[in-house]
Amino acid sequence: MAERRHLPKRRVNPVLDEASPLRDFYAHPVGRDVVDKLLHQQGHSNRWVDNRLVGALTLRTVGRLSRLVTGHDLVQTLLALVNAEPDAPAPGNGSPAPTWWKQAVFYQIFPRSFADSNDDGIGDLGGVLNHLDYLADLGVDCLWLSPIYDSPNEDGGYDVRDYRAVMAEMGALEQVDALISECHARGMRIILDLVVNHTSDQHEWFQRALAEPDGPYGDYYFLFPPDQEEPERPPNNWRSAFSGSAWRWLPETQRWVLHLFAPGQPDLNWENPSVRDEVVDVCNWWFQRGIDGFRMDVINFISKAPGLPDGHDLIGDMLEVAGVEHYFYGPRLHEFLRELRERAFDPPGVLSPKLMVGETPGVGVETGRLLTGADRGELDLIFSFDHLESGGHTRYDDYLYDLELYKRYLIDYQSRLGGNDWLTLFFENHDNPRMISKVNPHPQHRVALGKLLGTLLLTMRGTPFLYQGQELAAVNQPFQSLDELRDVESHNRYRSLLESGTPEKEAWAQVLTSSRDHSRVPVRWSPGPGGGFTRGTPWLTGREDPSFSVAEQTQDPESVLNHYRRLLVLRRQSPALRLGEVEFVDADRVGYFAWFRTADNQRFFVQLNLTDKPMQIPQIDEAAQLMLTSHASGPAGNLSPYEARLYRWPDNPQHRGS
Ligand code: TEU
Ligand code: CA
Repeated sequence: MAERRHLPKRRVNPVLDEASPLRDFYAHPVGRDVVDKLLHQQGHSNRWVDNRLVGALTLRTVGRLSRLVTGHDLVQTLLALVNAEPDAPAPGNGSPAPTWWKQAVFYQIFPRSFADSNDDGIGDLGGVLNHLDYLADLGVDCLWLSPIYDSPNEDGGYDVRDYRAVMAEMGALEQVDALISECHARGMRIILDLVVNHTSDQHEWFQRALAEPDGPYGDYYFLFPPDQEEPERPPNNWRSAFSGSAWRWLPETQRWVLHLFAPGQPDLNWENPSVRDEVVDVCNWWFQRGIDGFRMDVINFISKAPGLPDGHDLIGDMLEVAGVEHYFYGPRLHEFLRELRERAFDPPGVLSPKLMVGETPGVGVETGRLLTGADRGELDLIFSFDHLESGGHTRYDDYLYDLELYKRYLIDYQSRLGGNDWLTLFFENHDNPRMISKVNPHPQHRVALGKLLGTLLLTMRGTPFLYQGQELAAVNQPFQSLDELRDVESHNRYRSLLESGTPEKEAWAQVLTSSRDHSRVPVRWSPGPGGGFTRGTPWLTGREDPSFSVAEQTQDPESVLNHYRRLLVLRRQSPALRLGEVEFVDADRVGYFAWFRTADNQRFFVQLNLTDKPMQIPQIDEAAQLMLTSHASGPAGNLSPYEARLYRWPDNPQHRGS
């Protein structure tokens, strides 16, 4: 029987004030993450603050300097954030427990673009069922389906109209039941996407709130009456992630309603216990159907600061979402997550707790540890996005992603985890462009890069999350104009940029480089028009992509797909690759990324050339067995551009790689 989780003993952080030295602020888990994010946004490393001289500056002095440089003083805002978090992550002793989701490889499916089984041009549950053997043969362990619930589809299904019904275009509830049992029959698991920071404005709860704003459902959302003096001014300066104000005026009820995303996605008010009851019921309804857990959409946004105060201008300008400091890590977040875990995911007496993987934009390493520590009774895993853009860049910048920065980020991340911690490993999802195109769009490097990125994710310590098409070395699309795009974020951003005077060429460049549609064009199952995705007209058109369909890559022993297959087989066979300790080698050598993975008497050694140039490497111990390389006939002493090698080390430990 799972023992009832005890609230962790409070590891009190000191309360900070303006007289506190910067080093105490940086020693605080929230302070560390916030400073690292702001530095990362500006393209600076943390050595700016992590030194004796700067560390000794009081926060008052830092505030004055900040006002000098930026005209703003962030200190009071940041002090409020850190002083709201009394806990510090527990170091935890020993190795993390070998739970299934630490060892599994996850595969995210965006069903709309996976496979169409009824020729309406829209991917559906039938399409997933028809390709379940492909996924089982690939060797992934758990599927994550992006939303399949009834939805008007303003935001790719992330605007739910009925949590207990399946979107008509996706198919029927019976097919979900079939998918769950077919996954389990193959020894696989399946998790769904829980979107409960907001609903669709067509959800019954919102419709009832509209009908009776002062009734019980009015308090399910953030409905605010207009200001008496300035009725046209929204309740605060918060901005939506999809451009524009985060407030929508509802003339029929004379209320403002908060929407951190699209206007049709009103935020749920989690302060209301009835909302929390509803979410528990939704989770349990799906758990009774047999799913193994949820990926929880922007779950860190569910606790908003009381009174929803204005956001700081500087943060708003830097992060484009004014107000984010008041909801990305709110005052009751831990409490809400613990309650949800206790009541739905891991209630007393349950034998196999359901997985809680939170999507947590803005959460960093330390706040991530406070949300997922095994001693915390909250989430199991999070998706932090700090690594998805190189320092000083956002998704909207057209730049080349620097794998060396990712290497340093990952080495630092791994070094800060203790026995209570674990991490996810991912590069792609339905919200981001394809990683190969971000690193190096030149076609001659596509296959090597595809194999290198797969080797990195599948041999590094952590839980890998693959995204559909990644195993095929999918790349960005040469969209020619906005009318080829379907994503609400792209359309809103383009319009908002033009309205703010951005020239069309620059607006289009930002949308082309960032559009989520790059990752949402249909999977290519076979060569030729339509790529075997549909016999109808696809809802979103991807271009021809000769030799990169599943059928063609299955036939090619040196394809990226077969490299993924070999990696997955090896990983499944090897405790050292699933749970083993990681030990980095020659970390200071720029462009070279190498590590050991060790568990019991198993030892593997991975070498990556992160650059597009050949790389001289020291002769490797002849006792090491080359298990996998991305280049069939690479010269022994050098690594080819973007080459990845995996060695099995002899079991006696005196051998060392270099
Ligand atoms: O995305 C939340 C999130 O991280 C957004 O900031 C995301 O980066 C998006 O691109 C906005 O710029 C989750 C889902 O993954 C996303 O598909 C949804 O659109 C969003 O929440 C709202 O549900
Ligand atoms: Ca269909």
